[in-house]
Amino acid sequence: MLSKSTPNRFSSLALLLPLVLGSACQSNSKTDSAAASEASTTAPADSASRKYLAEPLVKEIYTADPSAHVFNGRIYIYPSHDIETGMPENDNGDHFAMRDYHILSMDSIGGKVTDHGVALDTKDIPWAGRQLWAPDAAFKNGTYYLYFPLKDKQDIFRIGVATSKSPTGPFKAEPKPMAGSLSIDPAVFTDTDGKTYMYMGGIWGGQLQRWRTGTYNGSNPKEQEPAANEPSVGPRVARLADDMKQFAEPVREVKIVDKDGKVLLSGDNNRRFFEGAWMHKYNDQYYFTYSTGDTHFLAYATGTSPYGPFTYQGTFMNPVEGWTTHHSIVEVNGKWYIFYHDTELSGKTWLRNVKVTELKRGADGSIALINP
Ligand code: FUB
Repeated sequence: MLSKSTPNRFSSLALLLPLVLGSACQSNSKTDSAAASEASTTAPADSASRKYLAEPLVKEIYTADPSAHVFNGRIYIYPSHDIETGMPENDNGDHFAMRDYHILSMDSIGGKVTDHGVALDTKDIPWAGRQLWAPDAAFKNGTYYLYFPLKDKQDIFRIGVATSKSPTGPFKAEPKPMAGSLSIDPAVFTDTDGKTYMYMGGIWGGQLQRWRTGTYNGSNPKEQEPAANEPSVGPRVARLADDMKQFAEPVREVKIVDKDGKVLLSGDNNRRFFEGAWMHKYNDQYYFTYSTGDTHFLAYATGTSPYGPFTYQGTFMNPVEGWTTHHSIVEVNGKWYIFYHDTELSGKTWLRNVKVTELKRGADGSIALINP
């Protein structure tokens, strides 16, 4: 992740974007912008005056990176908890200096949102260095698992796991990070056969490019990034063991390919993986969704195995206000929703607020473009 003065360079476009869900899935920013302006001419009149697609779910604290799940019929959101620390913005993302998690819940989309208070604090994580970034959660056999990225005492991002008997915590962290884990943004997906996988990774400040040789190497934000004409750095995936606290197999790289089966290039900034992976399954297809980072899109790629390869299909969300874009997709009572964030409350990239809106699809399974 990068810092940039806020709002981002797309924000003026975002101000003009209407409250519509487009139907096309575009492959680059030029076509996305074209679709957006076409959509704006067909938007309902009252939407022209609305700057944002949805309301912040909570306003008392800043929240970001929402990973949403339905557990026992209730919706739980596992977000980052953004705070103001005065850290300067830089390419390492030092200004995202979060220290704890608050879990949110609601009984329905549009229902009252409850903030359940501190669920896990850095001071209670034995291996903690700094920066609690985007978490995710899972449930198995009566236990809830909270997965979180955190820099260790050597300033290397690892993934930790903490457990609780309640979906809202408090969670107790394991004494060490998960062996073999790396980088940021864990996303945990349980397949219809009961097997659970973790996707992870993010380039630049998320450090994924520093693992290209298999071991951690480098210290500057973009050091070790492939040249523009080389294959991009792929996110990672591994199946979780039955105890949900370790990987059952070596972590492997996920390939995101174009229609010809070629891995997207590192210089293909409008399409290549940057951070914020998510996985969901729809009509027996695996949908791998992610942020393109410095071009600020949410993109999707599909495949027939949880390991990929995933074929790039298009953008499904145009840039939000703020530099980062991060999401989750969840089915609630037969409808699909995207949880996401922007910076409506603060106007500052590092103080974000989570939101939710409906996700729509074409008959062919394509995801409709959302203009936030
Ligand atoms: O919240 C910190 C980082 O910002 C996340 O890990 C990234 O996905 C981006 O949203």
